[in-house]
Amino acid sequence: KIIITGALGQIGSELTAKLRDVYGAHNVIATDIRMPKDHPTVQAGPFELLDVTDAKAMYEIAKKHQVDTFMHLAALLSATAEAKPLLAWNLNMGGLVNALEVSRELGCQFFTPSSIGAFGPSTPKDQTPQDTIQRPTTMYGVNKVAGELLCDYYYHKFGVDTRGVRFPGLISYVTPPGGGTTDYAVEIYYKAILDGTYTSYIAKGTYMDMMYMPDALQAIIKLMEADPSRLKHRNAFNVTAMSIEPEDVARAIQKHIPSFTLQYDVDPVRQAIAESWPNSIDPTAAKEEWGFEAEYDLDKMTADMLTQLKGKLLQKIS
Ligand code: VAH
Repeated sequence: KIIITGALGQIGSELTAKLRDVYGAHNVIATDIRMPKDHPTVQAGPFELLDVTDAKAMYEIAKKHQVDTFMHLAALLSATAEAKPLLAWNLNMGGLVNALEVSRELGCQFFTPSSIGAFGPSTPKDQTPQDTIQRPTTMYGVNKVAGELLCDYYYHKFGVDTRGVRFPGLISYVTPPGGGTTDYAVEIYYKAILDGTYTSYIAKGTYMDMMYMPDALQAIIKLMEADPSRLKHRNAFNVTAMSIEPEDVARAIQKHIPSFTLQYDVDPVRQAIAESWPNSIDPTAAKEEWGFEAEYDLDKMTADMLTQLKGKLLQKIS
């Protein structure tokens, strides 16, 4: 039995659907801080209201459903965290320690994602190594580094089987992300279909790692099912599919929508966050220790995003 927090979020909503496909809907308990009756995640299987800062409620729900796997996705992303740093600390770290404590008490295998946001300006920016300096300058990055160390601690101190990856920016068409820095690379596809043009808040030439959501979900399952004896690292594997800048996405879109145009209105806050992160990270450890591989490159992702979004968005308009 698997419990997922943040099950209505960008990763959580698709991870819930995928795990219900793979392991059976009744084996996947979705939780989030709200419970919209008409939401597919609420309708397609067990769902519980849960505020991850409420340790007692979290334990009771996990105990009631006798979960043996804990997937902790509830968190505030980088831009939101930068706007509300204390809320971010309380939710991101409070929620994580509660989830680790429940996993320790119930003997659950544990997953939570870190991020390329766990690196800072003093980290080598190109092909960032798996093990390197991590002095992030954002509250989100502080949360992610502390989270990586806390997950290591629960493994070494209490034997909790904690695992995780450092995700790059994730691109998806199911649930629009909220409050990230990499979300320009999601919005651009929506706007390409709806308006034929997009104004990016991230500057031309700003490289960041990205990955298509299907590859992210596959990576989570592959890591969780990996033979633990092969894992030299536990919970912060660098994973990525591509290192791109806004012009790269525009060119890929123009192969399908030749008239698409991209212009810029840079947001200094999110631009500063983006510039503190790597240009590209090195996923060798994930490939060697549990066979990570990405199926989607920029062109393959763009073709699928536009096809899926045309169906989703133009249906609404028509
Ligand atoms: C964010 N999408 O932008 C998240 C992610 C690497 C980026 O952590 O905050």
